[in-house]
Amino acid sequence: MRVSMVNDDVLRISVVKNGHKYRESPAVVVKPTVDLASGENKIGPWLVKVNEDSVHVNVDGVEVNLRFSYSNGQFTIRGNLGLADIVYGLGEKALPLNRKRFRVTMWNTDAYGYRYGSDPLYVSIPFFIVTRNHVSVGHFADSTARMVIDLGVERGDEFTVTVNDDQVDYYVIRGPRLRDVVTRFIGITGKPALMPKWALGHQQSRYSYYPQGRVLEVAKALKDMDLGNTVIYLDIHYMDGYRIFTWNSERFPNPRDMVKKLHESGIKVVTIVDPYIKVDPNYQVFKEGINGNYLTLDSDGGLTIVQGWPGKSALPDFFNREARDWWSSLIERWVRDYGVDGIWLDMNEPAAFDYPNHTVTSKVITHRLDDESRVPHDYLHNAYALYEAMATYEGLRRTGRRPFILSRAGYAGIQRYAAVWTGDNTSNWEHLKLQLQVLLGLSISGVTFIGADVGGFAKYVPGDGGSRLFTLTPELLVRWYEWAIFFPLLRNHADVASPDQEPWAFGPRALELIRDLLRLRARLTPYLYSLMWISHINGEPIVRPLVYEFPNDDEVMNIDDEFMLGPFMLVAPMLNSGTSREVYLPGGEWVNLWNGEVLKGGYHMVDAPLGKPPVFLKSGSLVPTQESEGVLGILAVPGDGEFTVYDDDGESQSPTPSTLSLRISGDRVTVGDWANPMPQLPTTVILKVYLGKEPSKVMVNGVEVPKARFSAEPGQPSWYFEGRLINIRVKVGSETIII
Ligand code: MIG
Repeated sequence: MRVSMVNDDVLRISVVKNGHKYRESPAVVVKPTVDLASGENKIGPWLVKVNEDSVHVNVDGVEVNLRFSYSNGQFTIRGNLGLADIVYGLGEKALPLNRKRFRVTMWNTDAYGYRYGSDPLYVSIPFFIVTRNHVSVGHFADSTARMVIDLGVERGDEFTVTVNDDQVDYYVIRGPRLRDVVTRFIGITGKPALMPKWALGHQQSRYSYYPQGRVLEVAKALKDMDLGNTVIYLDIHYMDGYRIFTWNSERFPNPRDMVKKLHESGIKVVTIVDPYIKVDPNYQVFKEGINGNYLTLDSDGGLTIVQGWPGKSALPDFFNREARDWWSSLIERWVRDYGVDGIWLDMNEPAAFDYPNHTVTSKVITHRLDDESRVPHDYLHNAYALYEAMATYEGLRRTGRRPFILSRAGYAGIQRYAAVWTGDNTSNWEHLKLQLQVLLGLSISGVTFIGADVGGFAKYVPGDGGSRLFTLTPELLVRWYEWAIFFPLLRNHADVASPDQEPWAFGPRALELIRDLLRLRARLTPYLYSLMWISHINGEPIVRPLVYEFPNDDEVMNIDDEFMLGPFMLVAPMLNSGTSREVYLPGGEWVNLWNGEVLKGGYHMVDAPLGKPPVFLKSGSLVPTQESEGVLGILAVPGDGEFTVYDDDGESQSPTPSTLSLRISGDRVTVGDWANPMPQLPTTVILKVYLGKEPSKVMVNGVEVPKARFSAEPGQPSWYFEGRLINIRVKVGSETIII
């Protein structure tokens, strides 16, 4: 056992079985700095007592007692759990936000048609947060092997982590606030990737759009129906016999031309890429894989063969640097040759049809590490997708683009490379609520660019004693968009045998409601993009459970049917059929986005007609919006608040962002000047401030400005009042006082 400080806020306890050769973790981007001696160590806020097989920690007044043991190929870590402790985190789990009294398994699994309580799912993040009297401490058991985490099921006063591995790096991450733990976890597992701006557009997918003419037809419909910026996905039917990096020439006789046409109408193209390499001696990719020794082998040296979409398939050995480099070159060639914009990584648990639960498990399959040692798959399983994403990211980077990768599976750290979606969910009301719980867990476990298939993927799923059929209704689809528009990844996707579920598939009324929601989404792009930058820089989630923002409010500890978009916007979606719901608002005052009504903290029944999810803005809100070409809007609520708007060209790889600082203090709004400006940034700002009544005057930079409707020409500052909103036109670099 080796105990060290990684930095001032993170402690690492590394346990390695005697004689075992330690493997470096792909999750962690930092190295330990100071080793601690056995006995008592006092370092800053930490008191750490190191014994032979236990470590006692006192940090921020919280006692954490950890005991380590090893037997039969497993490490077990036991820790104390208090009566009133709450547990958050664990990444992608079909469980409530508070994960105490659940036992979960970490084993990336193809979980088609999963339901509440199904476990495990596609992504494994063995990180959890224990919150005691509003003070949070994080735990991260870093091992890519199978792991079971029991949070008070076996014993009420204990959690246990059982790892089928000969090594585990156990991290204790200090708070004291939940947000401190979350951002520090990202500090050790790496910053979320910067996504291209187009990734915030409305993304349209299905399994699958083909042939080529059909893709163009869908693209035209998206434009004609004015559904905003779009990304179209090509699912597995575009390939020639499911050979990755090929096109089916009958269905797609001219892919370059198709991609060009899509680009001309402002639509980006993302193609699916599975890990299956068809075993076919005439297939170029297979030949390269064999010749380069880039493929996974069994322990007897023979090629590992699994059943995938192309039938018999080999698997790239992403654990090896040379294999990753080869994969990067495949991705680079694919993207350069056809101009596709992003890569969708599916089946990367890895899944295979000839294994139990459609998921590879084996002690016989081995992977080649960089030092040429061979390690059985079962020790590395949960990292397969992470290494694949790493290599894919590098391939995209080489093309000069800002990478966009959407991955189904992942391990801690996946956020450095990819966005994640929650896999094969189902088109029913159960999932409308469940998806939110799954996403909130992911969001506070480091993975910030996330979303769920809007409208639900599966229709026909295994049920109790048979198969169950679900029908998507217009109401459910609209309700789904109502909260999905507030998530960074907004993708409508459906199963192969499902009826159509594009925004227009349910008639004119649903289309109109969805279009309005998508317009709201488009207006919020500057806020979302700034939040994406903030997540990239500071590791803050984009979408946050209420407890993240209000850690001292006992009412919010278990709330997972409401969420915050950034620091200001509270969304309380309709999760069942109806037209109103109860909403909890944490202390202070909130403004209803739709009608400007002010509500005090507490429980309220709130109207939610179809198309209008309850959304509230906190006092002191400053939400940047896209008003019209070249005009930045700021939706504001009097109070005290600050926000920084981030912008860049949306696609270059490591830009220095242009930033604009905003501040509100009472009825005084300060808009700074753009720092590090790039060309074409908006200089006109329309402040939209929610006020109870019309003010008597408005001063901008010390001068009273006239009350007047805005003319088309951006001219002098002026203001008008309408429906509880004062609209004030100013320039950047101004201070506005409303009297
Ligand atoms: O066995 O590529 O989760 O989004 O449409 C199904 C076909 C394989 C699973 C993905 C889903 C995708 C589908 N894939």
